[in-house]
Amino acid sequence: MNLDRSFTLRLRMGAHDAHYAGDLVDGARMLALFGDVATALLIELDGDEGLFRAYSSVEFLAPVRAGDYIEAEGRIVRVGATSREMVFEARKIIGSARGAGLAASAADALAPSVVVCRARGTCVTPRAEQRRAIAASPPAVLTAAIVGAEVTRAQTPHLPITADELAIEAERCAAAGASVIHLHVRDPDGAPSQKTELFQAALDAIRRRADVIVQTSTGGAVGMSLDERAGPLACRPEMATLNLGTVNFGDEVFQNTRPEIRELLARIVAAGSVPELEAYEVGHIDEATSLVAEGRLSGPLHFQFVLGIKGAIGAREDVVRFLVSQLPPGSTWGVAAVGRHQRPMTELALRLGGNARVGLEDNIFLDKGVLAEGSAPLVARAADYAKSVGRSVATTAEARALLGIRAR
Ligand code: KMH
Ligand code: ZN
Repeated sequence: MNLDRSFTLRLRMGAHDAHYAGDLVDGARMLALFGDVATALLIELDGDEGLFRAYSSVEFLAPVRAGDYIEAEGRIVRVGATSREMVFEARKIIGSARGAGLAASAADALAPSVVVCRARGTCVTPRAEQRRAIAASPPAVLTAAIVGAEVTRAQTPHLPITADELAIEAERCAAAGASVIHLHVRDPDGAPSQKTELFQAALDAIRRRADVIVQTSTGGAVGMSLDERAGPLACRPEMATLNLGTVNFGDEVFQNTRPEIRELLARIVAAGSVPELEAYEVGHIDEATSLVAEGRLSGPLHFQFVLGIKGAIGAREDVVRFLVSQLPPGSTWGVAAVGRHQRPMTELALRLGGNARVGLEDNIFLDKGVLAEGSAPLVARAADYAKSVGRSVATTAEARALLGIRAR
């Protein structure tokens, strides 16, 4: 279920709403509107009107008068077993105009609107009254991209490099809620590599420590040949990435020509691996559809939207919503957003019913200026957020089922 819902009421404050001198409407009237908004949200979520328990904050920011039109909007931000936390905003969209020489009927359509009240509060729907299962949302599959090809030890000392370091990090991430490890490997000197032996060593070390789906990269690093990039497929990983098109990648070009995509896909299929489709642009979804039409790929498809790479599509809410709207039916999707976009895009994806990838490959910071001590704290935060909006976090077995990965 998509928890990212809002509900908006629009209505006119009449003379009967004016309570104080100067036709002023009392603040409690805004709270009454928020109560109705909250009730609508609870009905949509639970099939029950629920109850308002408490406001944790209320701010009155501008006067409301008879004749004003108010738009009151609310959104659910956190879902517990019975509690539903919401934020509210009331805006004046039309205001009666007062002043010397103006008719009593003078009014203005306000653009931009004026925020008159903001609030945050918690409602409760007792379990027995919850008629809809919020659990209809699939468990959230969290992927940890623990190393990547670009980040260096000079940028963060927390980057795992050796097979043992990768395995320890994978184990920490699994304990924090990751069911998929997106894996690159490095030479002992830290340079990115796609060598089969290095991947095999990392896979073996990870398997000894954790039951996770290992998704090996076939993207490697910019400039690698196709044969080089295909190196990890000799390990027959459960999953492997398939990059769906050529993009600018910062100041470089990440080349994925159409013949290369088809060749890599054929090798992924031959390895018995499930492809994760990396989309850096809208047209990459169309390319996946072409691969299905050509009989090279069969559904359900698993997309990862890689957002915020300089030179490719931006990490914005409207982008995510549009990409999701373009997916073939039955597809699963996740968001991997880089840098400071990782947290907000992860949270958006989890609210919208999607999956998320976090980790040092895409973002080395936990907060502004604070390095993440590995990828596990980023996974833990995503898992906490998923639960806060009523999603469970997929176990590895659940993730295998959701992604169509057969036990080996
Ligand atoms: N390192 C990037 C150039 C993938 O893993 O499939 C490509 C990448 C994508 O990381
Ligand atoms: Zn990667």
